[in-house]
Amino acid sequence: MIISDEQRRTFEETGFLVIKGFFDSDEMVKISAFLDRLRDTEPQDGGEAKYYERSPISGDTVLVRVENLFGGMNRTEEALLIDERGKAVLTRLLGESPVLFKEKANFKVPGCRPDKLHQDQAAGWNAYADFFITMGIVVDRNSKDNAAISFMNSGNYRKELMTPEWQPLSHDDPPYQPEGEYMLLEADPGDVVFFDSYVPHGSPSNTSNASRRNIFLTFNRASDGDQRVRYYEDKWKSYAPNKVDEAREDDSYRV
Ligand SMILES: O=C(O)CCC(=O)C(=O)O
Ligand SMILES: [Fe+2]
Repeated sequence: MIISDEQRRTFEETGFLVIKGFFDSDEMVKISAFLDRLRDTEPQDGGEAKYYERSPISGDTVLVRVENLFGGMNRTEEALLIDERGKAVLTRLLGESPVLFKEKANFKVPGCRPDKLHQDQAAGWNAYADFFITMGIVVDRNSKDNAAISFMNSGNYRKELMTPEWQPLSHDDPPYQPEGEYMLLEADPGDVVFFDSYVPHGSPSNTSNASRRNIFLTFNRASDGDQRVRYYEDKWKSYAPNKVDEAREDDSYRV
């Protein structure tokens, strides 16, 4: 799939580009089943990295995120999610070949805390490269009720960190201010949003009864090298996965 000049301009101007129906319903059945399997299987050392938190709403321990999905594991799903279409779009937007940096599924189950307004680059990514594009794949319908993500759509941000690392841009929940500069991205399973690592975005807590699962695949330019293994090694030193009994309770910024 090659995107049009207009789509590319939209990405350049706003920092993101939504493509409806990128994956068809047969593909989404497989992708949804993949996330169910990730949820239900015991993590192995060096395998998928599961993160749990204590819900600020119910007090229950909930699975919020699974990372390190690929890199030798889940090859069928990797090939399904990262195919020639996706690579062609990423190549066009990055200006060169994409290399996978990190990959995760956010479960955002009922009761999940807010993801405060932020730039992804602020999550310590400067140590690896200064520009990334994430392919966000909508697995469950994202709507206002189940904490759909708001994106700045005015282009009124800088392609550099606007806060110190790990600091959110705001502690408020949506609608973010100024209201006219943000859009709520309500989307259907199979829709994809490509967004750069500086565009401000965030979501409130999920106060509905419906999970809102999305997959986020983040890529850097090939000229910035293959940073993926180092990223996960570094991360697990400071933030070990698979600790059901040590579910985080604070809402500090970790992604
Ligand atoms: O799932 C969400 O609501 C936002 C997640 C996000 O922006 C992130 O993990 O960086
Ligand atoms: Fe983010």
